[in-house]
Amino acid sequence: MSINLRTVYAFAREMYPKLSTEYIQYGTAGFRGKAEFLDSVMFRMGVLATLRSRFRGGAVIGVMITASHNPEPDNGVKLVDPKGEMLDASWESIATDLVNVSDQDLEQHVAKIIKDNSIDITSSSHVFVGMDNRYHSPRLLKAVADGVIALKGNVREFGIVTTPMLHFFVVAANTKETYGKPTEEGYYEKLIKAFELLRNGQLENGNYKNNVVFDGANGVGARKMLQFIKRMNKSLNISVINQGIGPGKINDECGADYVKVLQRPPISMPVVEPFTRCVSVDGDADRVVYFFTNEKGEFQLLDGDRIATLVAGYLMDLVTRSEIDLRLGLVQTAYANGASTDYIVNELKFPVSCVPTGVKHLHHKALEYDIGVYFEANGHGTIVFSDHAKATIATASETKASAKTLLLLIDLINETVGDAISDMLLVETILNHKGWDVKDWISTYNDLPNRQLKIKVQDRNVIETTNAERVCVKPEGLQTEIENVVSNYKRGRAFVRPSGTEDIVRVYAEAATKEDTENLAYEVGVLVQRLAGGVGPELTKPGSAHL
Ligand code: G16
Repeated sequence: MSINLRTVYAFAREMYPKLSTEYIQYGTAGFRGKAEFLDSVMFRMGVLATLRSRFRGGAVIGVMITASHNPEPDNGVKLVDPKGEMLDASWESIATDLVNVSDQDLEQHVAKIIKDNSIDITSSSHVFVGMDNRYHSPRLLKAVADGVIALKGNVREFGIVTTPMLHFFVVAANTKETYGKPTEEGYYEKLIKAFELLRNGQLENGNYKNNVVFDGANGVGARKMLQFIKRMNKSLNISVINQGIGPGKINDECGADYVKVLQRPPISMPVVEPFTRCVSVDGDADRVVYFFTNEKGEFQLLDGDRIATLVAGYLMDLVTRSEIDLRLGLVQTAYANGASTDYIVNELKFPVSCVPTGVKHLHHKALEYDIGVYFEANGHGTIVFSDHAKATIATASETKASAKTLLLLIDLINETVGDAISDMLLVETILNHKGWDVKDWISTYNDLPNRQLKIKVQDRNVIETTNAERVCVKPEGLQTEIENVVSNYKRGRAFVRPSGTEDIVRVYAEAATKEDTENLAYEVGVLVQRLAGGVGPELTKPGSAHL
């Protein structure tokens, strides 16, 4: 096969010219921004995925077009490596350089990547592409496909799928289908089969009732959940809201990010009985949180930390009962509620590590354990099992019922990345087995009140952090001021970091009371505005008249 790199330049010049000179950086989960500026980025990511596939000996690489939890005008791209992980960190800078180079320098730059990485440009390459249901996604998908075609790679388009489905297809293809069939049906089939075997005909148990309300965030998750329902044998009664038909926009006043950050139900929430289990996923269905309202109508959140503790406790119990010796561990980020970490360490006696935000960091850390549970507080997470763990569990399952359950759980869990639907089915399984309702679940520990703020600054990169983002090293003096403020609050904790998916700085605060938490978040927010070049309107003081 002969490849002329001139074609890459020709495509770029004729169809995907670089419209903006603004520097774009590979963020927490790939590139993200306003959709109208992303055509050239997508074309170049098609090129990059093809090079990466050749670099990895022809293994399938995934490209997912989505801006996940961001608002509808945004779009973005996530790259999936052969084992289902996010693109290897060593290639993030290659990706950043590639999207920022001018059209004129593109041909030469691609030649340099090929040379620097000793890529055999004539070898075969395979790229899988999927997209969310934003109206600009099909146009951007075509740009990715053209990037692959420009280098004579093989591209397979999956149309509208969730991000975790695309990860699943990549791994299924690269493992010669031992992980599952790399098709939509193969995905449904694997998860539903495991879920229904785990239910074993027992639909209700103790306090557990077989109904759930599912907020699909007007995104892909809603569509795919409707497909699940069609194929499930009435093993769970799911009513889907925010289905993405009608005027509702993706993630707009609904979905996991809205529910978690604002700590309230989606705006379109129908009236349901108190204590009804409700689930919210984000636009590309890789995050999930639960919530309910109590008898007083108060909103209660069961976020990623709650899911992590539920899953970790349950797995620990099964491993103990199976009498097998496996190293279990849990991975969190700085956003984890202090009360959840205390509970895991003191009650569950589970080793915990803290890493920077981004599933790419959590996933890698979790791989260090035989069974690694990782969840971000925002509901993004999964469980990974080492080959040793899988073999040990399989042997034990010949004699122990608890190990048989573990074996089925491995099939229910999409190990490749956080998967909102798989995670939800896992939570439903555990609650069903325990005979728990949301009251039982939430009573395991008391969350510390917490608050997140988004602060607009001139350049979010003036903020630099260390120690898993818990300490701010730049701008100078900000950390000392944060610590001074925090020391005035009982059980106070706060940190700031630049978002890697939105053009904002995030502030996190927690403290012993709700009032203290609001005040702490406000005070830290004001510090960020003052010392990091705030550009937004002044923050409103908690409890002030115009609140
Ligand atoms: C992505 C990442 C998550 C991260 C989130 C927010 O989620 O995959 O790991 O927690 O962004 O990141 P940041 O605080 O840097 O904006 P998603 O669901 O948007 O793809």
